[in-house]
Amino acid sequence: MLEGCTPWPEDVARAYREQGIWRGETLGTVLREAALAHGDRTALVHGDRRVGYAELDRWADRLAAGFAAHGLRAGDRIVVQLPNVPEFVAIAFALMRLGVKLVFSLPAHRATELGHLVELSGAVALLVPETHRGDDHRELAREVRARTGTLRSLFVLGAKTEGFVSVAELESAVPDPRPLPEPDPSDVAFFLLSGGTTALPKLIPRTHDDYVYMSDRAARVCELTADDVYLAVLPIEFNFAFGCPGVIGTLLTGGTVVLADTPNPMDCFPLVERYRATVTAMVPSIMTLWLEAAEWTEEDLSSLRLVQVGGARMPREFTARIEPTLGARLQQVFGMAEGLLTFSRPDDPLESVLTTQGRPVSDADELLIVDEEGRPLEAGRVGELITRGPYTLRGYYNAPEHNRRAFTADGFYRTGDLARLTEDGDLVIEGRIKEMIIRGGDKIAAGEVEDLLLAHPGISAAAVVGVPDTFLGERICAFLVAEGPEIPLADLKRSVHARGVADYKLPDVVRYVPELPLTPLGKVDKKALAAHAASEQEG
Ligand code: OOB
Repeated sequence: MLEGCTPWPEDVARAYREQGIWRGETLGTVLREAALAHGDRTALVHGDRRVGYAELDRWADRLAAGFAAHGLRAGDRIVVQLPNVPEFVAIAFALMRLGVKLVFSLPAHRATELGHLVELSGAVALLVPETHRGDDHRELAREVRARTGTLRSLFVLGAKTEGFVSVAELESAVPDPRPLPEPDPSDVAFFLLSGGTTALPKLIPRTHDDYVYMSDRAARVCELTADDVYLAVLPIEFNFAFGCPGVIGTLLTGGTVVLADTPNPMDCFPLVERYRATVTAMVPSIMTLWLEAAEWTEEDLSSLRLVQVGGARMPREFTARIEPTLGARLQQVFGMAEGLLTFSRPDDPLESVLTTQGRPVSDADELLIVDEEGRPLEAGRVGELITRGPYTLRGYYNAPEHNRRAFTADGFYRTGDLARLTEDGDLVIEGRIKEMIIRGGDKIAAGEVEDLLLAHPGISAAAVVGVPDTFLGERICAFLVAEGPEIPLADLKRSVHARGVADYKLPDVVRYVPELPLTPLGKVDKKALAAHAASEQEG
């Protein structure tokens, strides 16, 4: 495994292999096999474009050869920032075949986040779209190169640009490439980003073995077949849309992935009708938009059979509206880029589908609910969820200190989520210990926003908490102590934005206080602040 990553213990890995959990197959091989089995079927659809399985397979080989011709080597890291386009999928397979490790960045990321990812991963290359939603990402890429020290190459999806290699140039670099030898399946295929609990995101190594297994399990639990059409509503670099079962699980099964440009019903409903989408996945705030729009739409949504909703908490009043409105089965999903996935099952009793996050997708997943001392609690009691298994990481990349806190001595990952197990073994997420805000589908580390606010002149202390919001689930509320005059929210937002930070992290509300309340241990009392913000909102 790549240096800086924590492998599974030897005996555990052996057992996973012996049990056939890890198949010893790379993601590149999976596409190769799918191309043999489903050659002229449609793998991807975007707008009016259709890409067949065999075509996608050849395209990935050409791109892999192109990346190699432009200096990328097995083991190198590349930060990739792309919207939901077929090139994204072809490029991902190309890089995985080459053994170059992708670091998935979000389209909303700006120079601060991109720079952080380049530094953290030691990336030698960065790939961006030419423009996205009105922003010029080439400018961003140039800024990131100037800020960081490792970038050798910049790639762009779009027109040929000075200082960049375009994807079109990569495609034509080697006209008839020979397939490359596949990398080691137990090695890292790509890095996902953690939601982040302390500061900027950490890198989560995902191996071919672990990801093929997880996507395959997810596809099986969803009963996917080659006739299914998966509508990718969320950005596909999000684990949920990439492999749960998402893009990878659908391609494993021979189905079709339809890529949506935005999650909005206005964009997605016509795609459901046109391509007869059967399965899709989204976060609760988007589901709310869909439910409202579905009341008056004229588009035919009847092809949808399964709608996965996850990523944030959903009250029963909300989940209960989904099946009657959309006429599709709801599947609750609890998941994390770190690994563990739990799904409610299509044939579970309605009440458990509405009120629980179901069961792990693998029998080899181990889940424990523990108290503050780490002692296991019996069914029904609420405690921290800790987990380990064949597709849950054993350590973040190059983060030994954080890893000591984030894992137990015997390799369980501390999720930071508060949960309980029902008598039937279903998981129910009750809250969070970690200081993370889930605003819509976006995860925001309180500490990161605090650091940004503290960097503003005139702010001497900052504490950021989530406050309940009917649409977004939570909004970002910042409690600040000002040295002099209070700085208006709009000014703070402008200054944070100007430093090149993703917009979704900007605070929604600020409250100035003379000082931050402390717990008896001298830590900022976030519970008190959150309660204060919530009560203010109600009153
Ligand atoms: C998904 O992944 P991440 O890595 O963006 O966020 C993980 C965290 C969890 O630790 C938990 O705090 C929260 O998001 N979460 C939920 C939830 N699903 C995730 N909280 C309450 N209810 C749920 N159903 O969010 C993700 C990855 C794969 C599939 C689905 C979601």
